[in-house]
Amino acid sequence: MKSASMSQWGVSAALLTLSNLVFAAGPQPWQLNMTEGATEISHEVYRMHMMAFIVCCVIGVIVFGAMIYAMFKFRKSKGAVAATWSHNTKAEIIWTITPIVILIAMALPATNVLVNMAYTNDSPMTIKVTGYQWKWRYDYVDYNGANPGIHFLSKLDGLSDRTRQLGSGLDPNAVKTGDENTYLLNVDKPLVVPTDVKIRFVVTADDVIHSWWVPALGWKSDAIPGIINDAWTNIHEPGIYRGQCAELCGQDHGFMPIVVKAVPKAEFEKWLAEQQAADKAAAAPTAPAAAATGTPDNGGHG
Ligand SMILES: [Cu+2]
Repeated sequence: MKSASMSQWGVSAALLTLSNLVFAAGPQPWQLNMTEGATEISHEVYRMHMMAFIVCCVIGVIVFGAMIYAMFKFRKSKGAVAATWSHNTKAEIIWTITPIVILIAMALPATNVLVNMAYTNDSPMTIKVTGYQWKWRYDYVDYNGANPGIHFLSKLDGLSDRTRQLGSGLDPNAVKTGDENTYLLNVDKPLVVPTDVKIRFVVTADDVIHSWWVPALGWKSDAIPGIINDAWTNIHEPGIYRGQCAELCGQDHGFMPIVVKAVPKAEFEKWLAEQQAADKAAAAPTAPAAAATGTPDNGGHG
């Protein structure tokens, strides 16, 4: 029994270390509790987590307290003799009804959060996320009723990519963004989103199953070829939120991070205009060629 509980502690410690690695952007080193995240949903999830945690602690104290009390109070060396009855209807009713009541009390608010999570309507912005082996594609599909026409691929940053190569001789601890170690957690082109805007994400994949996970947003969504999952977020704090693919998707699964950069609305609109201008400039030289071959140029969509 003792060794079993020791190994449980070992597993918990390993999981904590793992979660520290995964959540590198949000929580601080040695932080034990879950991060509160940066969105309404993540705050609700955090509240649910704390409620369940406190309920578990109270139950743990009561059950282990009763066990320890009984073991010392009624021990053999004090002359205790085991009772011979084997059935107590009243006790059985109590220990059946009590957990049911506790479960229902926990399930009701949790269901509310799930319903809220699923409500992706009334989003002025939609971003399509597509998983590929091993990068993400982002399409800005809708912003205030218009299609911004922006899309790009986002993949592991060059320094992490060079460092990860076998025998590169480069130090993973030297891959930093400011003070933060961002080895395998940085991308060449982050997903830029506005703060205080409800954003619908539609998530799919092109080859195998991936999963788009940014812990600070409070949810993760499987990216499955042929299926579109949706979720939403509304980030209030400008900042950089990091995540990773959370579905074992192939040999480079560990090398497809996600970076979401949340900026104030005005800054986002400026960024969007710059992207559109850059796209237009890149498309411009092809126009004469299209005209020369007689292909009607319908100008694309803005
Ligand atoms: Cu993946």
